[in-house]
Amino acid sequence: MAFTPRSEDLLLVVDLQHDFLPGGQLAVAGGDEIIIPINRLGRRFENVVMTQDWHPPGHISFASSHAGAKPFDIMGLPYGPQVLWPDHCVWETHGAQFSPDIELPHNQLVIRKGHHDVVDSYSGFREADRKTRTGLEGYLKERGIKRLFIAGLATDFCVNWTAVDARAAGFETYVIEDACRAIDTSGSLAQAWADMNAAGVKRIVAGDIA
Ligand code: VGL
Ligand code: ZN
Repeated sequence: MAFTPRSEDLLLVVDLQHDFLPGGQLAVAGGDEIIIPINRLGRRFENVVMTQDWHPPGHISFASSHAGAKPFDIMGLPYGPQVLWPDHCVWETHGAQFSPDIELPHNQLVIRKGHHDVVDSYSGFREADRKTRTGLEGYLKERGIKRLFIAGLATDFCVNWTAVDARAAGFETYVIEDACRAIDTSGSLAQAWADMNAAGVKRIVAGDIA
């Protein structure tokens, strides 16, 4: 498959932040390996948007916010099951900043997500309560974007939820598999690909973009 990005296409770069990179609080194995490929992909796209995981201190998704809980436990919360994480991407901290190795000077918008105290948001579109919207869908539609190409971290959480919600919003959606890396906890990566397939998300590689 070969794609030549046009003006109604957009590269959506998910959570390329220090805390998800080697040395970070929730480091994703090999996360640093995708930065140069994403820089290269970015040069093919006129339209680029980035998401940024952006949590208040004491966020509900942090294991440290729940007595007796450990990172990677799953806890029932009012909006559904929540994996509990090490503290990560606390707003205004170094861990929440984008890697300085990213070269996407034409990035048009940063969507911050997960900034409400009691709701997480893996998706760039809708928070984990499945109701609260970030505004990204409206932005993309107003801009006339039809196809989304998604890369970043992590395949099985923020990339997955963002891609599934992109389909629900009616975008043709492609996940660039080799420009993503996964956390893979409790079978989450296999489940993520099953969910993305079921939603009609297409799986491609960076070499498919000419
Ligand atoms: C993410 C876990 C917690 C992600 C964000 O970017 O995939 N994962 N917060
Ligand atoms: Zn998070």
